[in-house]
Amino acid sequence: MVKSYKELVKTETKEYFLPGNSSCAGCGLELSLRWTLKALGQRTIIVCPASCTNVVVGLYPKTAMGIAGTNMAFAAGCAAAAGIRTGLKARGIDDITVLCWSGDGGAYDIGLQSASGAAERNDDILYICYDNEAYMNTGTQRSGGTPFGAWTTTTPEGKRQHKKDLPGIIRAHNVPYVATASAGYPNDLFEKVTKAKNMKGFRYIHIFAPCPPGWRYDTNLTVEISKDAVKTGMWVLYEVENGEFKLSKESANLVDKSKRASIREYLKKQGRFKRMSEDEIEELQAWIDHNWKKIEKNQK
Ligand SMILES: Cc1ncc(C[n+]2csc(CCOP(=O)(O)OP(=O)(O)O)c2C)c(N)n1
Ligand code: SF4
Ligand SMILES: [Mg+2]
Repeated sequence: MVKSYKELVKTETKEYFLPGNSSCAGCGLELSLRWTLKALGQRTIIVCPASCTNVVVGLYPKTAMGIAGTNMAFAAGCAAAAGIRTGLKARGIDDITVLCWSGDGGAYDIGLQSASGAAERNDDILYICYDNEAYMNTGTQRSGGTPFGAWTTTTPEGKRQHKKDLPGIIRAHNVPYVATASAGYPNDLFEKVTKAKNMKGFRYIHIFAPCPPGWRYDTNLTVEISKDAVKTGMWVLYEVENGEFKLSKESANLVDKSKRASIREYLKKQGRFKRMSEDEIEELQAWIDHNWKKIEKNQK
């Protein structure tokens, strides 16, 4: 039974991603990392490929990271995490979660080969991609996770390609656990991270994590936009546990297209979609509907 957000706030009072970090107001990465670490607890080692995370946690001795960890070169994230796990094992230590925490640029693009290697070997690590749909730390360049039609500095007229199905790619490695989550549903995220913590082998969680400056929206809208993405069916919450696919509560009733909210509501709140034409909006809608057809088949 997933606890409500109100219940969790009362019980999970310990902070591991500390206040005073330098993330922007309304940062989805900040919210996601905070709840992830609450679920994982102190006995966690975090490996962070180059991203906003390296910057917002700050430098020792003033770091906002309340657990042990290291920054890492983009391409080596999962390889480094797997190496740390092997070192711990050699010393007989088995009660520490090794977490590789990557942005979408790191996960979709530059770190994909080391993630694929670790997944194929079923290395005993937790891999999380927080997806703000562009390379934000360097000023919003497009990544494989940027959606069709979105403005970035390298797609000034809107991206021409659709978002890559990264959770699907990781799933194809037949790993024990793949899940999607969202900064807008911290209780669902907390539950999934807790479940992954208690499993062995390669576990993957993909978190939808909005970014106000990069997506061009007001900082108070992060949770609303996260929820809109789920309600429109643009972002689907699900788990694949030992090969078994299951839609999560918030997405479970959206297989019927008439239950999904209009994509226009989601798009119009964000400046990055301002340039989209009617034809482009329809193309994006068709892509969403096509994804849901695949989900319907998955469930059968
Ligand atoms: C090989 C390499 N290329 C480029 C950079 C510069 N760089 C540092 S962080 C970053 C953006 C990372 O994007 P993402 O993984 O999506 O994380 P975000 O910044 O969005 O949190 C880039 C391009 C780098 N550190 N190493
Ligand atoms: S640029 Fe975006 S992801 Fe980076 S700290 Fe600011 S809000 Fe967070
Ligand atoms: Mg990013």
